[in-house]
Amino acid sequence: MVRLYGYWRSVATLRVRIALNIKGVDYEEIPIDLAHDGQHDPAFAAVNPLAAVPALVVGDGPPLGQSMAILEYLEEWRPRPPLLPADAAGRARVRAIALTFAADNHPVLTPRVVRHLVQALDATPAQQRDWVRHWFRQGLVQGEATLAGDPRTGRFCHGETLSVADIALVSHAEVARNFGVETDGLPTVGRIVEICRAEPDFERALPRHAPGGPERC
Ligand SMILES: N[C@@H](CCC(=O)N[C@@H](CS)C(=O)NCC(=O)O)C(=O)O
Repeated sequence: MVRLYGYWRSVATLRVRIALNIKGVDYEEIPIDLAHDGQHDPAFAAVNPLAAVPALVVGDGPPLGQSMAILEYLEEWRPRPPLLPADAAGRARVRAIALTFAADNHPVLTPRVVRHLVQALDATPAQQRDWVRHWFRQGLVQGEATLAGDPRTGRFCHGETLSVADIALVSHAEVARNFGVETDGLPTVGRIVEICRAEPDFERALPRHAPGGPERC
């Protein structure tokens, strides 16, 4: 039994959902309602004391946190199909692309950061939305700068094979779209995102299929 603690609109949860689907792992998603502070429920502190999703529990094992660490775990647990290239330089590039989204942009988008904007700076709803949209767009722009014109970019972010980089890109782009941020003017990113969205393992992972997710989002 594999349990994924997640939230329908969470970028980091989406990364793990896609990877679980690609690796063929059956799982049950347990929704943690970030919109109503579910991450701060004392019962959830035992799963992730950092009060964030995702967390993954495999069987009787301990809860695993941090989506990128979970992706590395899945890669070791279920090596096929691989989500990292066979060569060290390729793996470094794929991880670097993924971290552009997961380490550079996503951290400033999370509810705790936006909440602080409100508490410390009295940010209005319009300013909060502008902040979130800015950083979503910034991530996509950085993705385009990294991917366009690089001969290692192929049908997917790295050559012709799906990788962790595609998972991070699509997760970012999908939730960005939910905030009205599209990939217009970013042809390489837009092309790869559309190709990946058509893959059944990506499609099944999308927020609209997650527990608690609206039918259209
Ligand atoms: N670096 C972490 C980020 C986890 C994270 O911040 N998740 C967001 C949802 S995408 C969250 O649960 N935020 C709760 C909050 O900000 O209060 C990861 O990749 O798993």
